[in-house]
Amino acid sequence: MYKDHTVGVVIPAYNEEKLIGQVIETMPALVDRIVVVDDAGRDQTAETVRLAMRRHKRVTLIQHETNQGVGGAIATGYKWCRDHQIDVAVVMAGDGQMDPADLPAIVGPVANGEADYAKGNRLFTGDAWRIIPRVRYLGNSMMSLLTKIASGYWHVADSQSGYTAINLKALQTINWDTMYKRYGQPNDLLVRLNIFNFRVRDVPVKPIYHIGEKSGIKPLRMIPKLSWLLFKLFLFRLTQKYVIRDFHPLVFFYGAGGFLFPTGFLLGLYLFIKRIVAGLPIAPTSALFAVFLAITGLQFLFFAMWFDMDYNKHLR
Ligand SMILES: Nc1nc2c(ncn2[C@@H]2O[C@H](COP(=O)(O)OP(=O)(O)O)[C@@H](O)[C@H]2O)c(=O)[nH]1
Ligand SMILES: [Mg+2]
Repeated sequence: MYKDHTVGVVIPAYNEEKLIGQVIETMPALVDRIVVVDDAGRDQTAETVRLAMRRHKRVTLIQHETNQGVGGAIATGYKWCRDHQIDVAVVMAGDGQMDPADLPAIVGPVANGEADYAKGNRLFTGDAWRIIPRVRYLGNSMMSLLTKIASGYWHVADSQSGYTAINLKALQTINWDTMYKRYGQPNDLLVRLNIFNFRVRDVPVKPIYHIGEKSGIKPLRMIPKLSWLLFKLFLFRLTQKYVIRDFHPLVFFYGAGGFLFPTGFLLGLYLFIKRIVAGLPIAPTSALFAVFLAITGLQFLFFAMWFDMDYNKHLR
């Protein structure tokens, strides 16, 4: 219990026999229920959890028959919490990368009614650059920027953080069956939360690495996949939010900018190559036209972002 609110922790676990026991043992006392979702792994994760269940009454184990991915496991855990009327549902990884000491800080804003969803942000601490492996840090920064554009939560960073808390109202609103099933789940969820105007808050947490965890993420393969997902989510959100549920001319700004800027840029590039590389003459009016398209397009894009930011600024 956290100030009269029940707290459930969902733990997606895939081949985590080595670290899952430690995650359960170190779970703070304020947690009422621990739901481990074993995603059809090949090791002793489920057995380890069953062993822990003998000593800890608050632990529940759900086993998927086939592997669904981390997002699929989180959806299963969320549905369990929703059906058991848990006030605040937290997600923690099964590999011990989340500091249990940070739990009250994440639960707090949600339980107190200040936010509908709170998520850990590992980048606030000055040490982040030193602790987080470089490729991950840079990949994360890129994904965070794209997630700001896609989700409309411009104040949220470290979008890939899986340490989160959500309230019952949001648990009941979101359709968990259609949520993205793999590592893009946190990004997908942010976009969905924004469509329903839920308030999201970032909470500083401590990044933990090198404790024997083995990540399933290959950053270089993830980035193109996730960028494409974010692009689709962005279009989905604009349609849902600014065309169907409400209306805002920023969709025209995004549309015009999305067309004019790349057109001007490509035309400019073509003329540049023709003039500089091939050494052929080009008409000054053509060059001006390309610059005109690019600048106009860029302004449309920036204004669209500004409108979006303004529309969402109270959701924090
Ligand atoms: N249920 C389930 N959990 C997964 C799957 N892949 C990863 N996880 C869990 O998701 C959490 C984070 O995964 P990890 O690979 O460590 O990602 P990283 O820490 O962000 O690099 C861990 O608790 C994993 O056990 C999966 O396919 N199914
Ligand atoms: Mg991990």
